[in-house]
Amino acid sequence: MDRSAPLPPLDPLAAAQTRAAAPLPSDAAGLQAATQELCAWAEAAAHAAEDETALRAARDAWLGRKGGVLARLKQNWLAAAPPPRKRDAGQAYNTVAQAAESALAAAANELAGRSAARRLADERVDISLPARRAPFGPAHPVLAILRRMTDIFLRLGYSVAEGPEIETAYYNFEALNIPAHHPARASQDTLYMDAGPGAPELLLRTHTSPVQIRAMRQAAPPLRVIAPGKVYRNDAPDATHSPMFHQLEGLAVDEHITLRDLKGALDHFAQEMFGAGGAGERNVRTRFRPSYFPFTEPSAEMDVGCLFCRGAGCRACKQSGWIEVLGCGMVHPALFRAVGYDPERWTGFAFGMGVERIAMLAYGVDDIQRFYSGDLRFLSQFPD
Ligand code: 2NL
Repeated sequence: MDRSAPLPPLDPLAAAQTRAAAPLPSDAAGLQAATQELCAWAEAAAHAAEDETALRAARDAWLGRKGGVLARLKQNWLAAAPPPRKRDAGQAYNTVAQAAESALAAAANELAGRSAARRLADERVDISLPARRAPFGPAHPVLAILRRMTDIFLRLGYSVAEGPEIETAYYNFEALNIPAHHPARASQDTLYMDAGPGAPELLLRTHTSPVQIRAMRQAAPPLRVIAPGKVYRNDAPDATHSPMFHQLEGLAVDEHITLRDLKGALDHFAQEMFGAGGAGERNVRTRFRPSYFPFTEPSAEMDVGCLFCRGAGCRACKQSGWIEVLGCGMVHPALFRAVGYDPERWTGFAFGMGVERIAMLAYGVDDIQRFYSGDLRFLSQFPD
């Protein structure tokens, strides 16, 4: 090894610029050595570029039209070469130019690949992480109770019927034996819609009975249906009233239906709804008191033994020991005539109850307005 040779320069660019500023080496061997060195420095400069900015600087330094290493070589080697050496000088220049261009292009490729790989690594999404699930809320307590009520009657063979919340006065009143000017209308006669001249009178239904009138008109007896849904009244909101609430009505029509069938079905409902024991156990007391509804005759109200004091007397039952849960009765023959059923052959019973009222009793809620508050501190107490 030639120990007198200078150490390789630390800065390949500075070395290349110095070499390019020097004149064409005087012989073929010198030219070949200089060419090889320049090629090596071009590769070293391209390789040393760590990022896009450094690479652009290296490109400018090597390929720049003014002052670039190649531009100087062109000037100092090619242009300055005497005619007999033009050919060698040209070949040497081309070798260095090609080496520089391909080294810089390779470095650019490599950098692009590295930045793509870095982005892939940075933007990696771990799809094996469990998802953050949106909480799936339980049913609103009124809906939860409505479902429990519905299930009890489904098990008894009833079907669910639904109908419009905007009803004609005919279905809401007349077909139910409540003619115009009947006193029963006064408490319900409200929330009318102007349907235009000549159009039938429309109103928000005040009970779900019209759904059952429609069911009777659509099907021949025998029939067992329940009609759950929203109803509307002209009531000022207070602890027990709301201008909108939910009702579940029911209707059974067949030959030979009697008041005993009504009492059996509704007592069974009370056991299932409020009873503490298992199926078939009878631990809720019920009683039927005479009442009046235009669409039933006779009519009654069913009470259950107070769920809060077990009959001893408390604020909830106003010291009576009993709590009213529903109204019921034997279907009035006028209704059968209105839907085209023969009242001499068919008899039936019907009942109606407020879902919120049942929910208040089942859950011990003392103010119906809480159900409509949307307050999660209240609503999330019902896991149903
Ligand atoms: C109550 C009382 C009741 C009915 C509703 C009814 C329906 C038809 C025929 C006969 Cl289609 N009756 N429904 C009968 C008795 C009472 O509701 O206090 N509801 C909240």
